Amino acid sequence: MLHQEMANALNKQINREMYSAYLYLSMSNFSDKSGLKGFANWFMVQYHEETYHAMKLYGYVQRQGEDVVLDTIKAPQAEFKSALDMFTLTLEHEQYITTSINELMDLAISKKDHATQIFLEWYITEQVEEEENDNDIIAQLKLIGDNPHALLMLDRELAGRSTNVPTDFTKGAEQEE
Ligand code: OFO
Repeated sequence: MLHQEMANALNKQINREMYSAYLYLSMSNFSDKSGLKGFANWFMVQYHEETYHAMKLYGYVQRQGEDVVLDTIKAPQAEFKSALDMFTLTLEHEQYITTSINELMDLAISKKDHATQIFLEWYITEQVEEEENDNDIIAQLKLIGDNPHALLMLDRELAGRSTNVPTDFTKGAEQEE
């Protein structure tokens, strides 16, 4: 059982995570058409991770016997100035998500909702990792500057990113990685 305010806030977070997925899918598409296939892979992996974040919330709201409410997903930006521009926007977006997860935790604490506090701990840890990944790539892109050879070397490295998050939710939305 969830407090209605908590259920509403978790439903809003489902939408934010789906928007995150949509934003990174857009960045993957832009990278692909810019000839940066490794960056396209990195953002496609991120798309899957964000879909999983949304589906974990979806499963949790359902298991708590509350209604999942799916809202309109806003269209993401389609054009970007550079790889550094994409990762700068990614970091800014992740900082916004971190704030929203912290607000969900504050609400769960104020409602004495212990189950939701435990559930949200996974997201709090995940956000530290996400911001760290973005900061690392931004630092590399700043070193690369206008050097296309170095950019292609990073592109090759990002081509190796993979994920083990579930992409098949037929056995339930809240599976473990
Ligand atoms: Fe990128 O962590 Fe979810 O949104």
